[in-house]
Amino acid sequence: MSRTDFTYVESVSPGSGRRDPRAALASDAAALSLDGDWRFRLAAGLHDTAVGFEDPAFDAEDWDVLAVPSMWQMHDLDGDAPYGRPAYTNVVYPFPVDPPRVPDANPTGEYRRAFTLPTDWPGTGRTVLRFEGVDSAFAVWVNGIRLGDGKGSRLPTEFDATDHLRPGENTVAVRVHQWSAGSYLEDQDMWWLSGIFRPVSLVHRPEGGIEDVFVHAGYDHRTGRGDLRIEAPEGARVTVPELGIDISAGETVSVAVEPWTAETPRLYDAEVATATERVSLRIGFRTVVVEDGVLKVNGRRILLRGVNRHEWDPDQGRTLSVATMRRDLEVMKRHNVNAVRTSHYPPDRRFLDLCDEIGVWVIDECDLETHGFVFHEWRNNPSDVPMWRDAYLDRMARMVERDKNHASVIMWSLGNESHTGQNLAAMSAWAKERDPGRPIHYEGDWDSGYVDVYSRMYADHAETDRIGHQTEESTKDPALDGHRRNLPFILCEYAHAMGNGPGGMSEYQRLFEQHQRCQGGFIWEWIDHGVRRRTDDGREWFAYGGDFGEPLHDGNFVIDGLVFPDREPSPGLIEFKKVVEPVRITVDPGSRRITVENLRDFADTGDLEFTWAVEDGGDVEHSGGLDLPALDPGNAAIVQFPAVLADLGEPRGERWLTVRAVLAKDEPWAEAGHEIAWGQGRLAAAAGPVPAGGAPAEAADRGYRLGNAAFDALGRLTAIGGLELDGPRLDLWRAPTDNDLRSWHAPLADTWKRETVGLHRLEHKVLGIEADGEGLTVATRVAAGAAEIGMGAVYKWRSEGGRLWLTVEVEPQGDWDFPLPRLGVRAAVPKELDDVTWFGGGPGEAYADTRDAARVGRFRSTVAGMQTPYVFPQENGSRIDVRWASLSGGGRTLTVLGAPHFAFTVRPWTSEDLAAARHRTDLVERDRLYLNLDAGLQGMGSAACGPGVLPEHRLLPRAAAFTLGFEVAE
Ligand code: IPT
Repeated sequence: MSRTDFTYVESVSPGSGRRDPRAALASDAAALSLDGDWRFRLAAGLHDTAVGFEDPAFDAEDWDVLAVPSMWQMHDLDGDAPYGRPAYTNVVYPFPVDPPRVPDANPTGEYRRAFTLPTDWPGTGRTVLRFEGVDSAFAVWVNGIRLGDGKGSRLPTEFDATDHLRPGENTVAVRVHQWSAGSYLEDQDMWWLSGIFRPVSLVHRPEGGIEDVFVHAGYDHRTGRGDLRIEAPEGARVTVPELGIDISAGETVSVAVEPWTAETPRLYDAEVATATERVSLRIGFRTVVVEDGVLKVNGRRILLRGVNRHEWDPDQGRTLSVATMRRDLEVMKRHNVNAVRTSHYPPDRRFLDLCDEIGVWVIDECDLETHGFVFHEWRNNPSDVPMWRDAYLDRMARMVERDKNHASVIMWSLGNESHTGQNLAAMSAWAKERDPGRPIHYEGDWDSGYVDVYSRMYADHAETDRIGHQTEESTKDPALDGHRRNLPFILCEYAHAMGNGPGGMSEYQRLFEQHQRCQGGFIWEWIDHGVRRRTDDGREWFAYGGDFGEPLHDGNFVIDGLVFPDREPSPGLIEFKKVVEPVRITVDPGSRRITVENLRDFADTGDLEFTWAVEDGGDVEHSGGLDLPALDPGNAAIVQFPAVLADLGEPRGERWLTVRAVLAKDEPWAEAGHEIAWGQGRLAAAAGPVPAGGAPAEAADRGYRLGNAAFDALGRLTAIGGLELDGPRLDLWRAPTDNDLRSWHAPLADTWKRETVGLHRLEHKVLGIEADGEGLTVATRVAAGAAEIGMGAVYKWRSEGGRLWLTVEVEPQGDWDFPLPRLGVRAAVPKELDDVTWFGGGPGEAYADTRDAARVGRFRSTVAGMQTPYVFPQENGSRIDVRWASLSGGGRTLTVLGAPHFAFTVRPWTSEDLAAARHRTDLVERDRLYLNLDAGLQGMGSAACGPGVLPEHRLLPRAAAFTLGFEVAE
């Protein structure tokens, strides 16, 4: 047997022997799925491959069996990981940067399977072997004959197998290389994973069939008519029964239609047919233009409430089931997401079918990123090196051709983070020529010479505002300035959802609503790419960079989604849902009016039902429906409070009116009753508890007594009403969040942990204790070893009946020139107080700049239920604006009262435990609960990648006092 020719692996050529790219079509032509079990062997490199493995006679009986589609590194990771392990890098290439060469250590999967051509497989026409996605380069044989090779991991490749197939049994063999020249173009921020990871099939191409179809279905908003023209082989008939359309391919027809939008995803079933093939299409009529500096669909400005979506499954990697794709879209729609950027490669084609059907705007992004060249001043960056031009154009063509018939796809994106260059310009020029119906997006060229929208990532609020005013900095090329300044603007990435946060989303949303030009953006990113693992004793955890022993990795930077790896919404998604709600409800107790604004771009509010409820102290006292006419997009209605609210009598607690907009009927993505938006107004305040004193404090054995409370010799509360505790002490520390730990400037956590600051190792020094007729006063100074700065903290204890009051007065001493993580007290309380009820903000966690989704009410949870399971443990779970909170268990209840409000967390571990943990499973419950009662917390911001906390949400040290009450009931 001859030596195999491996030159294609390091060739910049996109492939050989491939068929021309064409649309993904649902055809009635014969097809045979080749998914399932394949024989598989993993070679260490090209030198180690099985010579002659493609020969039908080759004996692979002792090879392993591997599922296609799958990614070979995702197998048996809790066992012996037979095919290597995932590796994560964000920007750096994990191999020497020496394009187009790749390492000798090049894991190479050899796949083989036999299949039987069905007896009724047509004897005429062509038969094509179709790969939907193979990472990263591969060569293909049928019955020992080489068909060709390909690259472009997340793009389809077809080979003509006709001449080499025979009736009965056939053998297909595929050799897949982890590294190839193509890897230089695939440096996306994600796990490096390999294999035949999307479906494989054999498809028949009948003679006189429909090779390709290009649907042009525009909508004229002035006339309400749709224009339909379908490019298809000559002689093909196009029918759209619902519209009475029966035309020839190439012919244009104009009919009255309902347009497609993300809000009203109206599709029409159509068919293109020749004598030998029928193709089914789902057509959406819509027109996308950039006009007067605004991106418009069907004549209207749209606002993108988007997310960046990587394909991720915690068990399968980038192999996704249709159910998982649908789940993504359902969860998105339930949380008011209306747009997806397919960062940073075209998704499984079935995902786009679902986008058309369920309704989201899509920026379809090409499989291209060369980010690692940034570390080498972009020298040799393929984007500007002529030899890579074919590879770039090939990738663009394969995306555009495959996806061109999707109504949901409103823009083509050239790729991500590939700097600038002639090859990008060529991609853009080609796509504009091929498909004038879609604007071009690319973020990496701020001069914006070859794009139709100005796109940026992580621009802060101030810059976004300048861009909105068209007063942004000039382009590098002055000639392009006028062009760019008149483009619509989007943030293709903003609000980095890593860990707790992102903060500051509502401030962005205001800018998007204020400036015509700012048309929204896409949160980075949709999902945490955690790899599901189990401990030996069966507890689930999620792995991130470094957990597989990679020598080069970017840690948990891959854990930055709005949903956890198991697709459960994180608080960030709940907050986003509120921030971008498409209907804004304002309840104004002053004028006794409710304002409802329809912030949608196309749909009226006819699909919604409005309800109201009045709660007294958290109990629903009255409720009803609100009669509203269906509001057109952009319109508002103002209605008076329901008449029954005129006289509600004396409130029994704080009284709130909540108005909700819910789905009136089932939608494909949520059931009737699903909440879309809400608004609240306070109708009556409650007379809050008034801190008071009475009982005198007195010395008791080795300590002090005050009412029903006992204190130790250092003035620390040790018991109240017989409930033992480790009394509240000043706490300024929190387990740093990802946004505290990282920054493009100086991470806050570095400052907090600086040798001469040391907020994580504070010591408490008692300066004096006074027990007198008023109560107990304990003066302290709180500071860390090596620190000169300190915080004066005076605890004033007062007792009134069974109620103990604490006022803490703090006074920064020295030069505190940074915001504090938190300002409050921490106590340890008995473990059995596990049942938590509070009145205040809820139900979820909320911080200064992530608090829109917190509504006021009475909520109940457990200690376990109050922990947010961030994959990388950090500060979490704080409830905001709390009036009172009770912890109950073992027949006792400890109640904390605010005067007026506080924030609280309760955990079975300490902040120090949280900060030390690398994964959730590192957290071990202690024998007590740790209760933080805070006057304030620093906001979250988005500094892990982007702007930090806005000034108004920073917790700057200053003299302050706060008061809390404590009560114990049996
Ligand atoms: C930006 C990337 O486009 C995205 O893929 C992801 O890595 C994100 O950052 C961070 O999670 S690039 C960055 C230099 C702004």
